[in-house]
Order: sequence, then C-alpha cells, then structure tokens
Amino acid sequence: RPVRIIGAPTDYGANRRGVDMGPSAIRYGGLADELAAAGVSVSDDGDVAAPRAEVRDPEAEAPSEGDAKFLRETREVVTALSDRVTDALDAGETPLVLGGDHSVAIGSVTGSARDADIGLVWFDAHGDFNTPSTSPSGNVHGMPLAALLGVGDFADTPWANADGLREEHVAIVGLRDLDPTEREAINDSDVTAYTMSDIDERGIDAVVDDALDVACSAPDGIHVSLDLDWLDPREAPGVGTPVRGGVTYREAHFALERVAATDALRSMEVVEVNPILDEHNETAALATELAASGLGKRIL
Ligand code: DIR
Ligand code: MN
Ligand code: MN
Ligand code: MN
Repeated sequence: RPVRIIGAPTDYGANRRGVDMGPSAIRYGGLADELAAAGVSVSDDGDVAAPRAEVRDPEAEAPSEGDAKFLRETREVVTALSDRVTDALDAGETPLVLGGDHSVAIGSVTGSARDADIGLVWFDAHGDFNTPSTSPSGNVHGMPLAALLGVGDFADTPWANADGLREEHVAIVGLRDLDPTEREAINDSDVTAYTMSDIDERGIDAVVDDALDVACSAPDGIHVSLDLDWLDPREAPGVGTPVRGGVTYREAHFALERVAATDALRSMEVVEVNPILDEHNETAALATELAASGLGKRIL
C-alpha cells in the first residue's frame, strides 16, 4: 500500500517549543527518499494547521476537562488530523503521521479506529496514561493513551476516545518512567505493559512478538505509535523528556522490522522529535530510518 505522510507540527502537548519543528526535521532527514529506496510509493499531504503556541492561551480550558494545558488547541488539531488519517485510509493508503508532541496520537488513532477494530503498539519510555486531574505536569503529551481509551476524566470525551480501540488490544513497550497515578491506572486497566526490565529479561524479540500478538488480535490491523524517547538518549538525544536506559539502535530497528513482518500495519506515527535539542538532526534521521523499517524496508 502507498504511504501518505501527514505532518502535525504541534508543541501544545509538550509545553515546550521545538517539537513543533519535528515534521520539517524528519522530512529534511530524508524520509521520502528513504521510503522510495525501500520500494514504498509515497506522497506528502503537508501539515495540519497548528497556530504558534505564543498566540494561544495555555490555561484556556475546555469546560469539564480539568487542568490540561492547551487542551482546546489540542482538540482542534487532533480533530483535523483524525479526518486526514481517515481520508488516507479510505483512499487505500497507509497514513504516516509526523509529530509534533505525542498528543497528536489522539488524532491519528481516533482517525484510524473509525469504523475499524484496531490494535495499538505504543513504543515509549512513558505510559502517557495521565488524565487532566492526575497529571503532575498538565502536559497533554502525557495523556494520549488515557484519552484514547476513555480512562478517568476522559470517560466522556468523544473527540479523544477511539471508537474501535479496546484495552485488550493495546500493548505498551519499553516503560521506565511512570507517575504514581498512571502506574495505578495502567495496573487497573486491561492494557498489556512491558517495562525495560521485561526486555532485559526476555530479550527484545520475545517482548515485541508478545506485544504484536496482543495488538494483532484485533481484526482490522494495527497502529504503531513511536515516541522517540523510547530509545536511549545516547541514540535519540533530540527529545523533550529523555530517560536513561532505553532501547538501543539495533533493538529499535529489530522491533520495527517485526512490525513490518506482521503485514498488519494500518497506520503509524513518529513523535517527539525536537530539533532544538537534537545533535546534527540525528534523532530526526533515526525517526526516518525507523519509519522505513516499520513500513517494510529490507536489507536483502
Ligand atoms: C510525564 C511525562 N509523565 C507527564 N510524560 C511524557 O508529563 O505526564 N510522555 N514525556 O511522553
Ligand atoms: Mn509519549
Ligand atoms: Mn515518552
Ligand atoms: Mn473505552
């Protein structure tokens, strides 16, 4: 299937400038060429509109949605993104969303799970399972998985809840930094979560295969959400919230190659690349390479 690139240049969810430049940095990192060289036909749908954070009010809240910064702005962007993702799927293409902060996943996944029962693999150092009332930071990039699943405050938030996504079909891989309340919420959920210790103990192959089994038990394919802080900061320095002890370059490629091998990939996103914090655009280039592995690039 052809790939359709969709940029979502937001930084509202991270409350930090720079990650809004992710889509440009990833395109500059050679994404279209890398995919073309992998034999994937690719088009670029441009970016969804995301006005500069400076002209927005961080404290403007949507009523009854509690303490989350830029929640109203996030809602506007993810609603537009969701429609773009659905359009790509309706055209028989695989949407590849470029973030932006991880709040854009609310748009990618709601768009992908419209009239489809999908699985989800979430590669991240973090659980992204906070809600407006539990979040210590108020940053929406720490909330998208809870939002999609309708956890806690998000129980009745139609624009953020994914229709065709069930907790039983969600796997998080690579956890190593959880706030106490999201730890509890993940434990209380039916989401399957693998920490870095699981990878240490069992190896990346066993853990990723189990995670893919969880996601692929959904009938209509899987969405892969790749937060670049999943990798160790030595490999991916250009992220807003680096956490030591992440996966290596080789483990990350291996995992994405396993994704491609399922033949079940329906939609994908790469998020949290921050060129201001990066070294020579290497994190953006890494996002490019990992996307290509996930979309079927082969060495031989
Ligand atoms: C933290 C950081 N748990 C928060 N989350 C991040 O703000 O909710 N997610 N960085 O990717
Ligand atoms: Mn994340
Ligand atoms: Mn993260
Ligand atoms: Mn639900």
